[in-house]
Amino acid sequence: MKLIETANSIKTMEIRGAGLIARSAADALKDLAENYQGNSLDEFIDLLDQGGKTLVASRPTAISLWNAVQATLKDAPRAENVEDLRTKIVKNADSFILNSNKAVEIIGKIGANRIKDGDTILTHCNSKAALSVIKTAFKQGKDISVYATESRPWRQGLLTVKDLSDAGIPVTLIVDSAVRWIMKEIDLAVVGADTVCSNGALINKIGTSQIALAAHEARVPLMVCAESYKFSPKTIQGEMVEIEERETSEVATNLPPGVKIRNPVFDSTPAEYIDSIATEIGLISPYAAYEVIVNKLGHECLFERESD
Ligand code: RI2
Repeated sequence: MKLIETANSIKTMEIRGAGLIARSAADALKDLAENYQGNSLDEFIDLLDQGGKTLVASRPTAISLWNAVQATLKDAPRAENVEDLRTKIVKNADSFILNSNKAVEIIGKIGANRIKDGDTILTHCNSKAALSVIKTAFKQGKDISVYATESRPWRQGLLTVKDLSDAGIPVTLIVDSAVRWIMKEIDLAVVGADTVCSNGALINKIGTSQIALAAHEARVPLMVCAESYKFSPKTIQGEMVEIEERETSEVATNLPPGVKIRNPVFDSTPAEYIDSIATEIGLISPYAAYEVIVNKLGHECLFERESD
């Protein structure tokens, strides 16, 4: 079943990146809807609901996944029959995927306006939204170069340097602990987002908050690139974001007996360290996160959660 395969691939990180896991979840629900053979609306809704829960459970931190499921299933309570709901799910999934891809492109254009000719940029992990900004600035003819962190333990930085070098952009790989040392050469730090909270805090790949601290101390602006569905309606209700801790074997194996390992894969950067957030609805202050959640994601999703 495609939905189970997708959930497993998200869990094992074969499918990764907050935007891509969201689009894959919408696509998996679409597939589930297209292949439902029964004719009971209640059963169909139940199946979709369970499917949504399975997808959301596959990775706990990125709100993009939850928002994608909500956006795809939002019409379930108003559906008149199985065919009506099937049509609605397919339409919602297609529109979520289309808008998500468009958002990455728009963020690229908006964020690129903050990059000047001659800038040296620091990026972390592998964010399609952040890379869209960097690649758009380069396409505009700006003479830029990039430092990319390795991003242990998964080393997503290797994907980033491949992508940038394929695009012809001068790029240098550094280990995560070299960030403070290299900061004196950096004009702008550009990172992605897994979740943006209602108080403007950013949850992103582990190490982002250290980059933010070093950038802040060196007066280097930090720009976050986040589609609006990476903003979290749950945080408006006071919920804390769960920080995923993954298998310790991702960090090291064969250590002396008794040595413990922890592998938290995201951290939180407070709004005061963030210069701006490039979204598809404009470049905003992190302190505008509440408005994005209420105006763009709507009040509806705040109340739909009661059945969670
Ligand atoms: P895009 C990634 O998480 C990184 O934390 C990255 O900054 C974020 O998702 C956003 O990526 P992981 O899946 O949606 O590598 O911008 O743990 O591609």
